[in-house]
Amino acid sequence: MRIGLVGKPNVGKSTFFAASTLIPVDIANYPFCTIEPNVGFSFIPSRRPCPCKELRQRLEQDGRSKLDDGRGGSICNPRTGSCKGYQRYVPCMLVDVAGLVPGASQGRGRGNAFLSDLADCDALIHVIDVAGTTDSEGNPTGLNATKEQAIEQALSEVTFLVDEIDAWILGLIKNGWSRGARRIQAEGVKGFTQFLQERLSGLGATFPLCQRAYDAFAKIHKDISAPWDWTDDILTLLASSLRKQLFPIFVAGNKADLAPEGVTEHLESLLPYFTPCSAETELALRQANKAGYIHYETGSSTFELNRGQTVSEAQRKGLSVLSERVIKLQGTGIMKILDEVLFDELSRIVVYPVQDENQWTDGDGNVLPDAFVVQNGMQAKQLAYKVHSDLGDGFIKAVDGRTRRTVGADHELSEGDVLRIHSK
Ligand SMILES: Nc1nc2c(ncn2[C@@H]2O[C@H](COP(=O)(O)OP(=O)(O)OP(=O)(O)O)[C@@H](O)[C@H]2O)c(=O)[nH]1
Ligand SMILES: [Mg+2]
Repeated sequence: MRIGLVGKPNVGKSTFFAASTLIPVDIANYPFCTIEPNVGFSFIPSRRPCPCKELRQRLEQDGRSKLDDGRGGSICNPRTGSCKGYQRYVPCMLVDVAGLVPGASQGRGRGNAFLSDLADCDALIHVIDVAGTTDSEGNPTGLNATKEQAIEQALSEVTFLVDEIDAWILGLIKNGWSRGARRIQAEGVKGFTQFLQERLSGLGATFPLCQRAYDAFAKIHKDISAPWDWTDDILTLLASSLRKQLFPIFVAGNKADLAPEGVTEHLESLLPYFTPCSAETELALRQANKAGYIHYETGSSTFELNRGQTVSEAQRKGLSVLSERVIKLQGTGIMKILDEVLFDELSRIVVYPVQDENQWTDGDGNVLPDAFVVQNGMQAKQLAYKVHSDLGDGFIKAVDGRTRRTVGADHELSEGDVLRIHSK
């Protein structure tokens, strides 16, 4: 699972990245602070309790009580992420890329390297500035934007990004277009879909993905008799259909803490996938939590001061500003958007492959070491391939860790499944 953070320069992409991964990266109030992409994992709370809760209950019923090692009862040993009070945190890879400026598809800014930075992203979070603090190139405006100005600018950022990515994809498919058009004539839609996949394979496009994009395009543009006559407008429709399949885009309305009254509510009513955010607030809270000054659960709209920690007057003031902000915004929005993108929009589920279906352990006795974030409806054999290609190649059967029932290669997985895979 990989999500790209995109947008014009200086909107807070790196701040969003740092707040969600706690990886220190360069953040600054000027454009193009980031050039080379930052890549790292964010750990997102799974929606269901970790299966180690059931395991503990089962062990206790059998009279084998487990000690609490200070993790609120959790008894699993996550290889990545963590688990406390049966709240499992699952990995999601984030990529924070350079800012995108108008004309980028013609080589401005980071140019073509930008698209390859996004290759293999399952979705994009488009970080926009809802406070109107920056111009279209990301330069600080120093203006106190009005509500209307901030809304207008935010909406233009949204259209700019999709237009720019569409222009990019258009450029890729126009390169060799006459060959593509001939393939429609010679091999029909299948040959053409193959052409699209070849052109976009660098972005992680698969044949079924291109097929879905083509089908959606063919619904709008019904006449495919003479593709060599297609104008740029028609090709842009195709590019845009490919973009929707390649990169579903969700908007993070960042700097919500500075936005004029009513801006985020208005944008929420206009844009289908919009979440107000304050990456800066999330970063400050996560850092204060890490330093032990406060207790803050990411995603929450409050935090508590840790008693026994002495704070300076300046720190006390800072924390009180953060407290007001997080209450007013009802949370920083960072975990909210990641959770919604992952579990609602992209329909991902969390499953737990193990090597022992009774103890729910791997070969070394680690309890529920892996939590995989996979597509809802993924089949047992596909999961085997995710774990290791050898496991997929030699797949024999799988065993459901709860029911102990044997299931076949095409068994569809559900949220929270614990699965043992048998392989040659
Ligand atoms: N008020 C406020 N400021 C923010 C927020 N998020 C980021 N900033 C500030 O915005 C400026 C730009 O942040 P970056 O994270 O470097 O922005 P970027 O989008 O990565 O910028 P480039 O790498 O140049 O494209 C910094 O001064 C941040 O402190 C926020 O939620 N609220
Ligand atoms: Mg940056």
